[in-house]
Amino acid sequence: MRSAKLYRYELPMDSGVILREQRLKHREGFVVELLIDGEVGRGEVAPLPGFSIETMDEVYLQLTEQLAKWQQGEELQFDALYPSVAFGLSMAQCELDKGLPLEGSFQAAPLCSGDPDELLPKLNAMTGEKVAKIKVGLYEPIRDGMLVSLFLESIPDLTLRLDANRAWSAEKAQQFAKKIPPSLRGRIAFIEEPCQQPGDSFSFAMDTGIAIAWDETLQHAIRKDDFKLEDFTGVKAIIIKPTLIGSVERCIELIEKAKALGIKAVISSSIESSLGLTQLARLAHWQLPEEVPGLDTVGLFAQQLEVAWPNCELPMVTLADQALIWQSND
Ligand code: OSB
Ligand code: MG
Repeated sequence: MRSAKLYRYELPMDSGVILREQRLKHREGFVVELLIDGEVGRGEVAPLPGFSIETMDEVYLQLTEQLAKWQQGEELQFDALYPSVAFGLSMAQCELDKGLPLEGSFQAAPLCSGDPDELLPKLNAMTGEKVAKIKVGLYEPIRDGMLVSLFLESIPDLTLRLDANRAWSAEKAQQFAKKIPPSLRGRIAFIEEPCQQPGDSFSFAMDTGIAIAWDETLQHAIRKDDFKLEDFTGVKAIIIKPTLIGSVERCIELIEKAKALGIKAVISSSIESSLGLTQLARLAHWQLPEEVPGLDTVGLFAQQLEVAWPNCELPMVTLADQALIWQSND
């Protein structure tokens, strides 16, 4: 006997979270529950404002339609659904089928977007590979370059991932690179999307020897029917944000393809609640056990939802505290 539930959550964020130049005060999204004979599978569907194309209203309509069909006995088909819906529903299905192992990669690359002094204690606490992520492009490129060099010089076993979110012109990217001595450039694992134009990012990598990764470029490309990862080679890594990409199956296909092409794949967050983020950590450990995922975003929230992120001290709210907005009538 199948039944389904749909919750809508709203969680307060930490006060300083800025997304595409807008303060994000609350994060909202849906959690689906698929139930069969006492077994439950959950998934989070949380389109990210400014990044996802689909709205909460559109998601609601598609989700309730899919859940009703599933409850009637139809199997879910993810390909034609919005990426966030495909991701959440497929995750719920995967959990229900016991397809998602429990073990997770919870050691995320600590994220530093402002004050470098905050990063040092986190790095000192890390065991194993020391890798951190710094957002660049928010200040002057010369200042960013000096900061990155300072980190690499003062912590000899540190590897950095950088993310410029397409902030720079080709010239500004060049100013940044000039401040990084060539001997340190190899310890920049990659910089995500240095330039406004993907072509300029590509030239930047060739000219400077600093590896790049596609994030936004992948998100845009994957919306096209004729998308082939083969057309996006020449980068060190691709950033896979499942909420913006699609179903678990689609993400796994992409990971396999990346492996075959010699491109690193990094599972990364679209600021899901601790419920969705924990599932992403499990997906990352299952599919990419050697790779540190980009999941250090639970701290952007002021609360966790239902499932605890390991060692996170934020207060917890439960799904039962959220609005149950739809359920199948059986
Ligand atoms: O800038 O890559 C981004 C999260 C949501 C939207 C955009 C971004 C992010 C992250 C996630 O940076 C964390 C990570 O990739 O390490
Ligand atoms: Mg990015």
